[in-house]
Amino acid sequence: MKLPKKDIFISLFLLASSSLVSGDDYTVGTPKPKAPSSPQVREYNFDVKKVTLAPDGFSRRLWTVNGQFPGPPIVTFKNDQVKVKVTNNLGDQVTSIHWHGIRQIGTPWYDGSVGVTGCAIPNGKSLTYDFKTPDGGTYWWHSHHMAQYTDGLYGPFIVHDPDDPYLPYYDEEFTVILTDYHHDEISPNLGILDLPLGGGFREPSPDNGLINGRNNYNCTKAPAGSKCTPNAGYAKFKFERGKRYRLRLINTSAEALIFFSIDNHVLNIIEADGFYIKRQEAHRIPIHAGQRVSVIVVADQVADNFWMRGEIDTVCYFQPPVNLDPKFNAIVHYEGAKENVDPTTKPWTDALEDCMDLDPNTLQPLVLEPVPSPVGTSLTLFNIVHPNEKNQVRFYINNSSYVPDNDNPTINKVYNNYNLSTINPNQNLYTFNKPGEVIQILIQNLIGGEHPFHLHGHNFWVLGIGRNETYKEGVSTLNTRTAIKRDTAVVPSAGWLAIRFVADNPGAWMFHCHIEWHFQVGMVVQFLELPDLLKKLTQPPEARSLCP
Ligand SMILES: *[C@@H]1O[C@H](CO)[C@@H](O)[C@H](O)[C@H]1NC(C)=O
Ligand SMILES: *[C@@H]1O[C@H](CO)[C@@H](O)[C@H](O)[C@H]1NC(C)=O
Ligand SMILES: *[C@@H]1O[C@H](CO)[C@@H](O)[C@H](O)[C@H]1NC(C)=O
Ligand SMILES: *[C@@H]1O[C@H](CO)[C@@H](O)[C@H](O)[C@H]1NC(C)=O
Ligand SMILES: *[C@@H]1O[C@H](CO)[C@@H](O)[C@H](O)[C@H]1NC(C)=O
Ligand SMILES: *[C@@H]1O[C@H](CO)[C@@H](O)[C@H](O)[C@H]1NC(C)=O
Ligand SMILES: [Cu+2]
Repeated sequence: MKLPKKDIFISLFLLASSSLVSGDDYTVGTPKPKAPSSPQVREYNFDVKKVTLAPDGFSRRLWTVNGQFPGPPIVTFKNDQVKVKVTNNLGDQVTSIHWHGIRQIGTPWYDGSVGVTGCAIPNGKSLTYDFKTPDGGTYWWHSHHMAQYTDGLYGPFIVHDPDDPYLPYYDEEFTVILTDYHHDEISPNLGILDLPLGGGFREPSPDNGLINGRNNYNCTKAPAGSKCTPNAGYAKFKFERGKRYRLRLINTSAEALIFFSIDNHVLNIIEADGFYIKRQEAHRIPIHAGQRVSVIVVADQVADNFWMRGEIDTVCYFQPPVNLDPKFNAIVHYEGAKENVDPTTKPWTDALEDCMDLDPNTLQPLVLEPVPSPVGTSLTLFNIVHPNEKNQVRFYINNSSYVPDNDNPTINKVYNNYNLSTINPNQNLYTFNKPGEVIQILIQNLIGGEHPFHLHGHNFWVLGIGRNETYKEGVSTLNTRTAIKRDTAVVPSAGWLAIRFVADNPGAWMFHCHIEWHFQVGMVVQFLELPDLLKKLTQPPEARSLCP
């Protein structure tokens, strides 16, 4: 198949998608779009509704935007404005969309974190999220209510950067969404997390892994009475020999750490969560829930079919998933290679450390940004899990398990002059009052298991991690010279993670584990940043009126 003419392609691309499925079921690369001469307003309509689909052959109800799974991409340029009218047609649940990695400078109420920056959208109601995209990079959007994103409510969010230093080094790009996938509807059944202990923490167990919403499933494993068609098919990426492709990898998992690779091809890592890093080669890379990584792949092989592989690292689960084939695939098909045959290529065998993301100590920033100092406020947060008085498993940060106050979000409390010193301790609220102050956060994990922590409203310098050790002031080393920035970073098992950011974005920002089940049972704190400046911003009535 020949690529359509470039100019047609670009306009299609801006309207629709960042990876297009061509008529013969291949996804072809998207050329680099031309930057507009001035910032644009990009408008989208998101109709949130349930539809029955069978992405891997197993038929289930998915929670979608506009009936699509994965959801439609949002594509903008740096400094554009985005207006997304989200209408809730779920029928039986409220909803809210979070724009993961978008800092929401001056628009904290559009962050979508229910109970912190606003209330959820009731059934039949709409909210138009209206915000700017000042940072280039690879992001995603997802529901931030209940576990709705594990039922399908997510999609890519690409912010093109005309100043991207890597632009000369690739020709076209693909978005590659990697995820664990469940056959049961999770959102209506979250009660399992509240069952009294006995047999451990009941994390929903995934049934499959998907690449761009596709993979095969062995239907003999499907429960009796379900509708399942075998050989649903793989996502297929069409490569042209000699071209250089940027793959924007997005991990939308509920829980799984995924290892990613393409047989016979080298991955050149260039971006982590919107931050440019010095090109680093790898064969297999780990990506944790919520994280994004861009790699450049050169189509330097002879025309053939190659496996693109995702693998769920099952070691990382509290309870290893039952019945899961952790390996899932897509196909890289070179133009001119045999059609409709499965590749016979062999996987890379490089060993990777279980359950950890890309090592922040080996990634280097492309452009050194001085890590701010001196530290004004330093918080140490201890992370632990134990049963509560009802014998339900809960995660605690400094002995307090977060419970959302959905109908009276923190931002509204600020606008209503609520006396914050009387706030319920279960809000896990920490306040930063000084504009420009450098904040350092140390999370000490007192338990086994890794946790990918995501901060809203910021990206942060990753100063270091310690595996299976207690942080010791003056002994443990922090990288305050060449630290990279991300918005999601992993706290190692029984170890620590240290990060830094500047209090410069008035709002209330969640800082939480992105493993959905841990989030649901309390592994969340919130940072109230510069409340005096927040009060000077005008909360739009439309956002405010969603609250009862
Ligand atoms: C499908 O699963 C069944 C039952 O677990 C197994 O016997 C069979 O070999 C599997 N088929 C394939 C193609 O993997
Ligand atoms: C995605 O994140 C999950 C949870 O952190 C992880 O288990 C999985 O391996 C990640 N996927 C990739 C491709 O790294
Ligand atoms: C959390 O608890 C630890 C241990 O008691 C304490 O050192 C630390 O200051 C607490 N953190 C905060 C933010 O209160
Ligand atoms: C949490 O509470 C327990 C029991 O009250 C206490 O022993 C422990 O030191 C506390 N931990 C932190 C981090 O505050
Ligand atoms: C806020 O609550 C604290 C603790 O109850 C109290 O000491 C303080 O006077 C209250 N502040 C205001 C402005 O009411
Ligand atoms: C952590 O360290 C302890 C003692 O230093 C050791 O017994 C344990 O095996 C280590 N765990 C891991 C996962 O490395
Ligand atoms: Cu966690």
